[in-house]
Amino acid sequence: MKAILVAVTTTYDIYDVEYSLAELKNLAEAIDISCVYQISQKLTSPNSKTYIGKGKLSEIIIAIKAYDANMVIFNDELTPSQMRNVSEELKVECIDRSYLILKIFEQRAQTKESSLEIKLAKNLYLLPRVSLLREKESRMGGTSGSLSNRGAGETQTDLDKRHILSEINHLKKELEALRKMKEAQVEKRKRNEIPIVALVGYTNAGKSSTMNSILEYINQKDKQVLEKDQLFATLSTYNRKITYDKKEFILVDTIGFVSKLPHNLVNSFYQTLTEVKHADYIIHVIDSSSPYINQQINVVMNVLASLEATNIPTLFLFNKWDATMDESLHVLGYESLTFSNKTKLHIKELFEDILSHIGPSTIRAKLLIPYKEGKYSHILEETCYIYLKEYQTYGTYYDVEIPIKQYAQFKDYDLENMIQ
Ligand SMILES: Nc1nc2c(ncn2[C@@H]2O[C@H](COP(=O)(O)OP(=O)(O)OP(=O)(O)O)[C@@H](O)[C@H]2O)c(=O)[nH]1
Ligand SMILES: [Mg+2]
Repeated sequence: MKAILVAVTTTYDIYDVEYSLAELKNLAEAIDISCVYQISQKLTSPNSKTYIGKGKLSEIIIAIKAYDANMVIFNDELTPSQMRNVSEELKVECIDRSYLILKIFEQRAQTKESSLEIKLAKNLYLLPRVSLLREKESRMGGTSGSLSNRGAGETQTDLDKRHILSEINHLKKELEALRKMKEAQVEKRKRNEIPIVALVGYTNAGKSSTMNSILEYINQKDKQVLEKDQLFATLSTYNRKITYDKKEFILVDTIGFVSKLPHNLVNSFYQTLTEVKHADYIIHVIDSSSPYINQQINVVMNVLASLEATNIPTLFLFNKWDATMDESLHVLGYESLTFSNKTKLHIKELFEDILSHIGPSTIRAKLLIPYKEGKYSHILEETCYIYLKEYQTYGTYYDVEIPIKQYAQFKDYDLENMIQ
């Protein structure tokens, strides 16, 4: 596929057009579409009928011929009628940014949750565009499947809509059930007070690689996740429980962010970011070698703001430092660290920084367990580190290190509480 990229910029755009088009090009290349030319136009708002101005449409037609292109990709989500109009004028396949991102996600989805989410987002995108697809098919001489149970007076489009709506309802129910389960798991972890550390960042910044470097550092390579030089390699959240030096925490690898995500996808993907909302510490992984570093940091900050996660302590991790070394970069006034997965620069510092930001997961206590409560002595001896054990008149005395999540059941035997 050879595509021409088309963008309209308005004064309300937060990202500049050069950046936005570079990102669109990357997205297209992610599914093997090569971009041969790009056209942009500054308008107060996109044209309501054709997105881009009339004059520019003729320019696109000329470019299609000149570059032998067979596709046009628009940098925003087009309304169904804009899409109909431009398709008729340009006479090549026209898609918009939302559709492109949906396509990429569709190809990458691996877990049940992510494929349900993509199906849902795609159906929501398609619903108002059903008639458009029908027109396209009939123009291309195709038939439209075997939807034979058409009711009296019902058109093919009505039937398709009904089909999509029932699919949407079905997917929503399935996802709801999955999410309830996940919320319950996160809640349980919260109750157990296992701290959550979330890796977030722009897509391809190196989040999964950072997770893997940490796992390697503590000799748990068997738990590693997929890292790959492609946009959206990770489409679900992956949790790994890390236990180290009497501390434990859950390390979470998340889906990468990108600007202007289709709103249907945003809705569903923000739901998968439950762990980020509940995180005790966030590591914002930054690709220091990107020429668009500032824009990418902004994209991530905007997503964190919409997740209401900006007041969670955050470390700015300037990753891929091996490929940049631009000393001016990390002077942001935030807590930051230069880092490299390639050379493992500052891996020790990163790990120690994480440990210092999560609360202790054990506490030391002095307990007196009555002899008749033998089961408690048994639990202590099975699961805790014991500094001292003594048989005394009223029971067994323990000086122990107890995981916080277990402490509640021993509270009544804590000598400090008894004295009070
Ligand atoms: N030079 C260099 N490359 C790195 C570094 N860290 C990661 N990479 C490369 O960057 C690419 C993306 O890495 P990932 O860890 O998959 O990135 P991600 O943020 O998880 O990406 P998504 O899951 O797609 O959002 C891979 O090709 C990595 O090898 C680094 O410190 N230096
Ligand atoms: Mg990843």
